[in-house]
Amino acid sequence: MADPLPPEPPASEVTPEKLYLRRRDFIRNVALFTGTAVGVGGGLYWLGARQAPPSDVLVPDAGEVPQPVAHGVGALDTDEPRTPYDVVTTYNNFYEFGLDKSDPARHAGTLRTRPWTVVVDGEVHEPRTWDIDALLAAFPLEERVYRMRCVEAWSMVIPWLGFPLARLLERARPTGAARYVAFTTLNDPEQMPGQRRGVLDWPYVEGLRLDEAQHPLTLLASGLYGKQLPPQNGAPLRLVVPWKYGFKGIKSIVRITLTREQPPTTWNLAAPREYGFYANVNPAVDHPRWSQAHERRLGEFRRRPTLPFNGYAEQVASLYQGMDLSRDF
Ligand SMILES: Nc1nc2c(c(=O)[nH]1)N[C@H]1C(S)=C(S)[C@@H](COP(=O)(O)O)O[C@H]1N2
Ligand SMILES: [Mo]
Repeated sequence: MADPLPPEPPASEVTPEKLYLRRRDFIRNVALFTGTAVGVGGGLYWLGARQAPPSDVLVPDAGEVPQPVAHGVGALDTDEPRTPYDVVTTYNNFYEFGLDKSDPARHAGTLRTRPWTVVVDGEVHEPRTWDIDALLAAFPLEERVYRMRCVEAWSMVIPWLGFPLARLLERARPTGAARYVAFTTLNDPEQMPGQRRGVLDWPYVEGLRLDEAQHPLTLLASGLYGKQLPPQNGAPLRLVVPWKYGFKGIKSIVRITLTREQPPTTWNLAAPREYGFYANVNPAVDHPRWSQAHERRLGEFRRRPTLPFNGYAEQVASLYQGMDLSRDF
């Protein structure tokens, strides 16, 4: 049976590569990047850029948070240079707060992250509505330094603070029928001005196969650089799946539902030919409108090759044995 015709992709001005190529972004980024670039080895990196963000950009002071249980470079951490805090917190995708990379840092201050609850339900023996602080107290936080590769072909290295999603799923005790995990972002147009516009179907939703969700690399993050997540990075709780394109990393989660069927996902609904359910980083499968073979690591000038599964193939390739990853992209 032939697939139905896919819907039109979203309006061209909301497509990622258009945003990425916007001239004012480009100019701002060049100005930002050249200020403190220092040559290291073959590439050019910042060394802890400390320049103040633009005055209209909010980088909130982080509150006290529990410190990670593990320090230093662990087995799952990359030792590549970390993207500076100011960059990680001012160059964001969070369409609930606007389409420009600088919009989330400027507008996400309206997000109220306390009180906050996270519902865990669906195919579990122990459904529960967690208060966010109870949730964060229940699972020891770890620091994990991961690469993050956006589908728009840029990347960062981010030290997250979080805990394996597997721990929360264990606590909920999936039933034998559970096969997928569905995630939902807060739906509140009053707090999230981008939701007053129909650029995407709100709320933002994402999903993983249960075994992907249980993989030790998969984190629920509540912080970065040892501090609470700023709202623009998805406070108070977001998903991090480092071998997948960044859009799988759903922000500001209010619900985690175990399901029998593969759940719908926002970018796949918006443009199914361009964004698959799996969204594993794959240099061999180009986006229909641009190559995925290379990426720009923020802070570097030379594009670098993109690695299969974003460099995590050793850990995760076995999850996809027998699948055709050019079809199940
Ligand atoms: N709710 C929600 N989650 C989201 C997005 C979004 O627009 N809304 N953008 C995604 C995309 S495309 C990326 S690349 C990452 C960016 O995370 P960061 O801003 O913390 O780097 O968040 C993902 N999670
Ligand atoms: Mo992204």
